[in-house]
Amino acid sequence: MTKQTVRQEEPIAAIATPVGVGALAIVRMSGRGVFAVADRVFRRRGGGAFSFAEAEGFTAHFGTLSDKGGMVDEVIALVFRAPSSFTTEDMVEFTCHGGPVVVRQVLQALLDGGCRLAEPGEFTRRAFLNGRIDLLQAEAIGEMIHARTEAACRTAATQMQGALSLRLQEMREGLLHSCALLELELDFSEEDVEFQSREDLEASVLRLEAEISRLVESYREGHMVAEGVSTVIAGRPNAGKSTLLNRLLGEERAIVSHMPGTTRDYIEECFVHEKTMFRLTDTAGLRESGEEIEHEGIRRSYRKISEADLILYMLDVSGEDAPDEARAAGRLRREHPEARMILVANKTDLAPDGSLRVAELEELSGCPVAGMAARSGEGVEELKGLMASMVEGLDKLQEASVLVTSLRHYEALRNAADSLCNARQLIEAGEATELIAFELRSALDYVGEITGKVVSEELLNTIFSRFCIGK
Ligand SMILES: Nc1nc2c(ncn2[C@@H]2O[C@H](COP(=O)(O)OP(=O)(O)OP(=O)(O)O)[C@@H](O)[C@H]2O)c(=O)[nH]1
Ligand SMILES: [Mg+2]
Repeated sequence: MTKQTVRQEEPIAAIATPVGVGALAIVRMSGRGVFAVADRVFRRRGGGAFSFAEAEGFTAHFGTLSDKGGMVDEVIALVFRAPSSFTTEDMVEFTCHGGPVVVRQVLQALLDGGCRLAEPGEFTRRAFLNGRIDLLQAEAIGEMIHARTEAACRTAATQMQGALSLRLQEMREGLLHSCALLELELDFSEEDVEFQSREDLEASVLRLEAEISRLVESYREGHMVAEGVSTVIAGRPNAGKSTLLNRLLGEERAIVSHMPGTTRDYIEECFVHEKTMFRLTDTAGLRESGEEIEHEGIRRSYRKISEADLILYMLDVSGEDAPDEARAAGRLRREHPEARMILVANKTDLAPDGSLRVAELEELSGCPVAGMAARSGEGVEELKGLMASMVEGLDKLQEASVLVTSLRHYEALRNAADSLCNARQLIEAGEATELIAFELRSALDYVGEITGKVVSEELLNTIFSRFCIGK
């Protein structure tokens, strides 16, 4: 790409580092005319003629930055020339001192100099629109910034490097090839020719379907790595669920009281144990009665349970109905075979024969049991260990593993797999070429949605609005 071919949009500027006090901060700008803006505000130390338009890319220059009121700070200016920059446009980054007032003044000087304030994710959006990265890579940057565990960070890094993009690109090429041959057949429809034998076509569709299904399946692990293991604390009112949530978080987050039905709406918080992130949800206690609001809370509890990766089913081990509760837990587990479950036998301090009951409860529920006294914190560390062991391996994912981590990608892949399955059935049934071509085209579009080959303005807005300003 030569300099002339890069389309440069209006100049934008933003603070790229977090708000607050730090040693240094970065204010960046990108777009048409940013070198002129930089010339207006920056004087190179040692004087002499210097202009950004003449400076080479990847060079750093020390000097002062001024606004109308005079000098603001001593800064380093980094020059990136199109197309060799993050956005592929001309860019200048100023590294200044990291006080909030200094940083704001530097930004204001650039805005006064002719830049517009960037929107959230606008730098990355330009990198995508200018073809430097695809949509998957752009999203990976966002995931990396928000990653809370090493594994999440590593998976995002792999995606940023383009591992998944490459796989999808290969699939697209395979599909395009088959579509092209089918469309050629349609052009020659009078003559009844087959440019690719139906057996070959079926085999290649089957191969693609298998590969896409593998990616679809990786989402179970992938989303647990990226977003945390969705962990729901469920059980009857007063079992001690909110007490456990507070224990796991190490803070008094949820209201605890002896009144059954204290928690009405669910409460969500994250905590990281060793290298695994858990997204904990405390729910309203499950029971039949209760008034309207509690009833709605219970409905939400069931919804959360159905979405969980891990269910901590809590019961009061001192209560007479503990065996019934253990059976109820077993039923819940069978209703949600996808989720893992731990039976938390709480209030062992009130049950003199607590240890004896653990074995019995295990038998009745068919789940591993963690005995505990949530109020005093006894058994909480053991529970954390058990939770980690139930999702073992998540923290050890290798750099090379290509995982689907986002719901958007997962849904597009599932749709693509469905279209391929339809195509295969049509081929098997000896159906018309048009119908097969239609299904393959839609599979192609679904795969293209992921990397951004087929994309709507609305989707881009949703994706980039989640970024910070300055990224
Ligand atoms: N003795 C004893 N009491 C406990 C223990 N854990 C919790 N409790 C008490 O049990 C009562 C209910 O605790 P919560 O944590 O509010 O129970 P919950 O399951 O969230 O109840 P709901 O929100 O009503 O569904 C409170 O009075 C707690 O102090 C425990 O290990 N031992
Ligand atoms: Mg509660």
